Amino acid sequence: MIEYVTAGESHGAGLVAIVTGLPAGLRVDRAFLDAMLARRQKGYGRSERQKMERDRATIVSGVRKGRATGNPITLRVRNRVRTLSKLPAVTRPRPGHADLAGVLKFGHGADARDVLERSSARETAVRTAVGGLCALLLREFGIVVTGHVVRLGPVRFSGRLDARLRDASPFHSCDPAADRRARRAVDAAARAGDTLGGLIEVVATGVPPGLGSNAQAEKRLDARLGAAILAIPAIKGVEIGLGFGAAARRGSQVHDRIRERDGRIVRPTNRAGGIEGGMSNGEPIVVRAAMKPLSTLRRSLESVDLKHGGRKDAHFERSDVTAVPAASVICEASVAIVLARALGEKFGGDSLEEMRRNFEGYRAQLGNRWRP
Ligand code: EPS
Repeated sequence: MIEYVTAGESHGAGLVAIVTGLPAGLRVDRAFLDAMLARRQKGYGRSERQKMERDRATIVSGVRKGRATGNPITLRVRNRVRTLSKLPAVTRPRPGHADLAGVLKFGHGADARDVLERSSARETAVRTAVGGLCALLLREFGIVVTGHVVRLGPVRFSGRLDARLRDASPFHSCDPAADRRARRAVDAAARAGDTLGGLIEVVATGVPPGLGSNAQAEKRLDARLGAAILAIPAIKGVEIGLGFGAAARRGSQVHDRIRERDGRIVRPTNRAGGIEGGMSNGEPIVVRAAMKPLSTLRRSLESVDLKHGGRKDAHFERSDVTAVPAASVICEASVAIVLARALGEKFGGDSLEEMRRNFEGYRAQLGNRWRP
């Protein structure tokens, strides 16, 4: 079972993750992890912090000569900004952030510093590296997970998913014409001291049918993807396939017909987003996430002073105008983690070779019915 835990503060020494359950023999390509981390740092509308950091995944344990050993893998991402011991108390909680609820929960009195240091999306740097490891495992089985931005504030991106276009876009979108409009929207929000949210889509191709399970609530693949996506800071909504769009349609306009062609099962549409009954059905998995505008605003919102009492504007140090492009990489990483875990459950093995044998046995069982 692939599991991980992370630790670290936004302005402390750095972030670490311990990952267990990845099979021995998996090739760990550090350049692949670093490329994902670099992609997470990019995006028009991010704050000065990303210019100060140069995120790299250092492997502390569990990999030898480029291959996973089967031992727990420890990843570390260093912070260049390590000002934690000198940073002031945060006494004016930011509406929408963890500050207020965290102070109340942990008994921090009038200082939200310890809360925000952990709830900051900085933590997602190392989570993305974990997703990179999982994506490497998935690639061994022909599964590719790709995230892109489909909306930023008022601007929709309508291009077809194309990883090369996306990588050239300052918004991780596949619609260069709309990028210009998005730039204007970000500049306008920045001038107003405000922030912007958006929509992200993640597509996973090559996923065999039968990952996840209908048999238990917590095994359902859609539930697990939903939980992982909602565990990303600022993500407020998630849908699979048609998602919320299915509510207003008739059943005949929602469910994907099942056809057979030369012994192969084909689906003329994929409105289910690749999941039926809590299991992958062999079609591409399509997940969408809605991100709220970030809650640290230069134009501070009304709050209170926890130390002296009374109305005060919320705390502000620095903020991104938008982090939707970054969040698309984190969504991609999170989907990779869920799919890798589900793959490990179905084809479980302590080594990559053992997993491969199990996978090939299943391919033989499916015969002609499923081909990626
Ligand atoms: C982030 C680093 C942070 C924020 C952002 C994510 O840097 P700092 O707080 O030093 O400016 O830019 O955090 C948030 C969006 C948030 O709400 O906490 C990063 O590396 O992703």
